[in-house]
Amino acid sequence: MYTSIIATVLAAAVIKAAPTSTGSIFPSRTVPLTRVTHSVVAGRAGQLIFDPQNVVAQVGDIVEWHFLPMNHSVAQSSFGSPCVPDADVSTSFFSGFQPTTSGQAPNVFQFIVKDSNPIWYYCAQGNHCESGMAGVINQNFSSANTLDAYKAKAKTVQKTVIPPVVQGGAVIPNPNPLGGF
Ligand SMILES: [Cu+2]
Repeated sequence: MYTSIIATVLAAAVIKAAPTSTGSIFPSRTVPLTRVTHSVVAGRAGQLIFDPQNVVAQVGDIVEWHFLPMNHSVAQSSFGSPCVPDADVSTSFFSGFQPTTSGQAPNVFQFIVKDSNPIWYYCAQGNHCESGMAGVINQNFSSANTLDAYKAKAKTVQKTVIPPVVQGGAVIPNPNPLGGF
């Protein structure tokens, strides 16, 4: 409970902050926060995975990625084009790379869920995406667009693309650095 309060307060503080020129912004469209945070771990047990790789979230929930060794990231893509940034660059997110040699990286990335559409994402490091380091928020379970299908297509990608700008969420100090990840 303490952790989720901190996360919510931090997220609220970021939303209220004046726009900056760093490119680290929330989209202008905001939603009321639910105070629910979903934690996702990148690279659990040294594997090229997100855990959990499938998050079911309500509008206003926060998804918070924690990064384990060695150097991972999260980048939004479309379903149809795995391992490359979403065509709508203005609204897609990228955490930047969050390296750590042991334990969790000092920062986490928070993304506020703003609608109920599926959100696909990958790690932009090396060939991690081709190796299956991908995840989804609000997969439509009655659709053929499954995470397995995304990963199958990702295997055929020639080169993972690193988004040019960190945006679409908040890079903030890890509110739970000693969590049992
Ligand atoms: Cu990675």
